Amino acid sequence: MIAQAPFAKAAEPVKIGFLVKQPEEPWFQDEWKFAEMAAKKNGFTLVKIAAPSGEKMMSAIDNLAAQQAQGFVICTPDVKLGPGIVAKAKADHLKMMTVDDRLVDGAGKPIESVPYMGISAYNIGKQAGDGIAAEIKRRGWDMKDVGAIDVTYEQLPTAHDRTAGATDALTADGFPRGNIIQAPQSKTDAESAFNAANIALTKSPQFKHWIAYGLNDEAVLGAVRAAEGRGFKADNMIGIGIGGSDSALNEFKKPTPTGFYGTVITSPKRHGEETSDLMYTWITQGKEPPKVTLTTGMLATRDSVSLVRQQMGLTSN
Ligand code: FCA
Repeated sequence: MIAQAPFAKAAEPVKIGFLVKQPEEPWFQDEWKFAEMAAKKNGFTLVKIAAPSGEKMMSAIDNLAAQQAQGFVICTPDVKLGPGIVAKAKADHLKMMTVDDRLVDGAGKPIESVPYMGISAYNIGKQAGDGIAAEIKRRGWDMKDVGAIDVTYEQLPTAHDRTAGATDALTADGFPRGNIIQAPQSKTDAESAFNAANIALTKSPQFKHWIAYGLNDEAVLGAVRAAEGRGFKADNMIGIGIGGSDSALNEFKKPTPTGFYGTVITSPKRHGEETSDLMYTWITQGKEPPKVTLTTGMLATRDSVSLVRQQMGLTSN
């Protein structure tokens, strides 16, 4: 009887949920696209769910259990819901892996028992900061005349680490710390970044040039649009984002360059396909995913974007 149980299980159709916090963001669309590829390849059913609030997320997890799913991959709308999500998955007998945003406990510490794949946030932030510093130097700007819009989202650890990495890289490259203006955004989208950046620009009318960085491409696009509104165009603005999905690609496709100078391209393929593969293997073979997988990124500008995407295996749309 006991020996038969795993075989009986293996014969059940596999169903895996993929829950994302912001389905309208191209990054998450790409993750879903690559998760779909894993589903086709392995022959399981993928259930894509938009979970923009804690409530939606909790009911989606129950719903997956009711549909006889065996597990899910999740990027939660709020990492502080960690203990609640862990309890819910356990009660519903669902395996869970997190992607992008790592769950934290009541004390704000990462919940290490839940497998996680995220970007190597601090290093990727540093790549953005170093890229901006190199371009400031290439243009021959005097750093004392340059203001920096640091679009922050401190409640999310991966966001904190990304912008901290960029700030550290810039200051190590000689950028004056006093010229960095924090622009806290209320949500991780372009509109919130635009509003935050406008406040930063109003506060500091003395600068001749601007630079901007943030947790993703949307944050930097918001800052670039705000700077444009004040007359700081491509010649006087250097923004480098993180992600490299359609938000960035569409910007590079515009006939005239904008202040969105570059992006550190990360891998939605690994975050979507590999997480789904790992979940599938866990369900079918009982092999748990590694506790932590950190992925890397590559800096690209409008000139190098095609080549970099090719090098990262992202061009086979
Ligand atoms: C977070 C951000 C997304 C993306 C992802 C890898 O979830 O909100 O934009 O950068 O990390």
